Amino acid sequence: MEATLCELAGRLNDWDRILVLSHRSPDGDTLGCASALCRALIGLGKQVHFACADPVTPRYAFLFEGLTFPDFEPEHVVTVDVAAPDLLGTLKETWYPRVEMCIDHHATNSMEAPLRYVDSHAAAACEIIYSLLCEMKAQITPEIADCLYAGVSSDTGCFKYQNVTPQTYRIAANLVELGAHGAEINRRFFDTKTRARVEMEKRVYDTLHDYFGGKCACVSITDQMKAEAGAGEDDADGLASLPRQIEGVLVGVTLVEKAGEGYKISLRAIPPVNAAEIAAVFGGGGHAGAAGCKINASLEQAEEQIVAAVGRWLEEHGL
Ligand SMILES: [Mn+2]
Repeated sequence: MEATLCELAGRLNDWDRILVLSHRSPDGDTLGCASALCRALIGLGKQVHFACADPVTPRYAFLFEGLTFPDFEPEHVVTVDVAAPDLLGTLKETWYPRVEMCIDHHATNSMEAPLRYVDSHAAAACEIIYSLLCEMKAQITPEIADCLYAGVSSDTGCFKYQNVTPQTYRIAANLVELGAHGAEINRRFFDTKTRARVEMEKRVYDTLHDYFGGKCACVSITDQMKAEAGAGEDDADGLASLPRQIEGVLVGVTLVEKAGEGYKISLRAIPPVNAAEIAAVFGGGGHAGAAGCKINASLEQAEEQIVAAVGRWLEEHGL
């Protein structure tokens, strides 16, 4: 049984001593939701607390600036942007049985809670929190507007993905009107790279090989490169999108060394190429646009095998 936004608003306005939970490996959306909701509830004079199985990374720390949480025994538990119980991580055992309200935008949501509100048309859960705060007649301060804008911007890749709707822009416009620092948040999330990241990119471009007249581009990432660049996992994140950015490339291939297990292959494709079908040759899978598989071989052999599979797919489809 799904709740209405009006029901959620009514409960939250009545409740006190509320614990808000984000999903593990937290992103801008789940943290933006949690911070915005906590700030709004505090504004309404309530005691609130926030918890997440993993720490808030420096990238998102600004969302929680100035927030302090008192110690108390929660009476009500709310999850935001959490699509499945396991995504509560180490908090699942203690808190999942007590989740009373679940607010999310994943069509696959499998959380059980007395009050569930899942809107899969929302590009970000922060869109739902915005509508909820309006329904609650809670004051949306510039700080809250920043948190919500950050969530919407993160989950839409800076308003670039297919999930963006007219409503996404309307909400973003309202948030900017309420004082959100749109340009600054977008620069922080999408136009800022760590030095280690730049060092990684330099090295990754050096490994670039073109195949099939430039329709396939292949790069590789080794542990040695990561060590030389001083890069952590965060700094290597998303590098798989680089080869597909090259004009004319239909399939971008990234080989990432996995100590002792050969290479993890990330495939990024542009229609009509189906990356999942190519990955399936090696027992992998994913979506048409992004897929992955593993090949346990040396770098040279792994590259040769995946490129051969790409070549066969292109040939079979007359490309
Ligand atoms: Mn989300």
